[in-house]
Amino acid sequence: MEITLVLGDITEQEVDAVVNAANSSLMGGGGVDGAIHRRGGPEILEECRRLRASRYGKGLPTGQAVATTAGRLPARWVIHTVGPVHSRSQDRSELLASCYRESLRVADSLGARSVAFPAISTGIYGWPMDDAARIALEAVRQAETSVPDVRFVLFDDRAHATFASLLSGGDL
Ligand code: AR6
Repeated sequence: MEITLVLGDITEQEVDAVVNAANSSLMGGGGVDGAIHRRGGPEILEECRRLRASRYGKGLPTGQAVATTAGRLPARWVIHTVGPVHSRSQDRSELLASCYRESLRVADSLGARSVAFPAISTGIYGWPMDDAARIALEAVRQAETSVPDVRFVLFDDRAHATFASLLSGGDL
């Protein structure tokens, strides 16, 4: 597997699957979720509604992942996953790692060859970037997956620099 870093907008990635930092309602929100639904159009939300009605009546649990169409995005699928809200009193890193593993498992089941991830939980869900980046890179490196091309799409220079330093073996 090759891991690459991109500075930019995840909705512009030409990949098989784009991962959405969703919430368990699957009904949209801000950040990456807002951008994906805005650019991808209403087809994505329609499929999310059907998933809520069929498999996820109580919502998609934190750490799990599910795929829908990518609508008008230049991708084939959106894989929605729910990151944990950061907590100072509880270690929720296993749930964050699970988002990456489960997204790659769904990508495998679809036959996706390229997957773009945002830095899950590092926006509205409040996770410190260095900690989240460490968990993300370790989870992806250790995942049992046949996806050959994994891309992290970072929204600003600081996030990109944090991932770059860790990817090249730095301690930060
Ligand atoms: N492309 C790439 N990265 C982005 C983009 C983009 N277009 N927009 C924001 N980021 P967030 P979370 C970065 O808040 O913390 C939603 O309301 C952003 O700078 O999107 O998992 C959902 O519905 C940050 O580093 O996701 C949930 O309720 C990272 O992506 C909640 O937010 C993740 O930020 C999920 O919060």
